[in-house]
Amino acid sequence: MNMQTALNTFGVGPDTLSQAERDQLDRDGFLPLSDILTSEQVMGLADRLDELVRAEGLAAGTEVHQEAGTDRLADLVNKDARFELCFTHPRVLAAIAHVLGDEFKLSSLNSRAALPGQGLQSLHADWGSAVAPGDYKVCNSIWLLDDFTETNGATRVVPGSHRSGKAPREVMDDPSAAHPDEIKILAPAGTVVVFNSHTWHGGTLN
Ligand SMILES: O=C(O)CCC(=O)C(=O)O
Repeated sequence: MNMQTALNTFGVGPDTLSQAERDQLDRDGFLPLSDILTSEQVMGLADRLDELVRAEGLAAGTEVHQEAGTDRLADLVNKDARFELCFTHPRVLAAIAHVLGDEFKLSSLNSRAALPGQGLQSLHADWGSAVAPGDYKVCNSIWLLDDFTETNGATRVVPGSHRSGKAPREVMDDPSAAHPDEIKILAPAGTVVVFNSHTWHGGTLN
């Protein structure tokens, strides 16, 4: 099955994203999609993640990455059928296909929650080195299971930085410091933010 047929199977069509949404993703490198999850779905996913954090204990996250000051889990693809929504939702798939084109696959499905007083990450891209504008290798989606507020560790992004052809460490003395153009993504639980993974971003302090 080719990619277009596969996407159609999941309900992706030419109008799944508006032209304004495609333009926003191209310009800013990220696109918040509102009301993707109902409050029941948010609660169901959050409860399951809490259960997994308790059950996995010190091993939680080891399949991919552990990070001090956070609760991380990995390989969620294999941990509950409820997580399948995260890689089959037509609006999310349409946005990812817009960034990556006709060839892409799921890389991983993980969760991250910054613990109180923790969670600040350096600005980074989720690829080892900078890429030329348009030569994008990875696209991510963040599924908000809590409201993202000014103070609870919301993700910061530098709009348009995916088009810079540079990595934060090439231009910032300290990528953990605030960037003059950064913004925090503030949005209610149930929102999904699709972002071109070459857009500079990072978790902030909870
Ligand atoms: O949780 C976040 O806000 C961002 C996480 C992130 O960028 C990462 O772990 O690489």
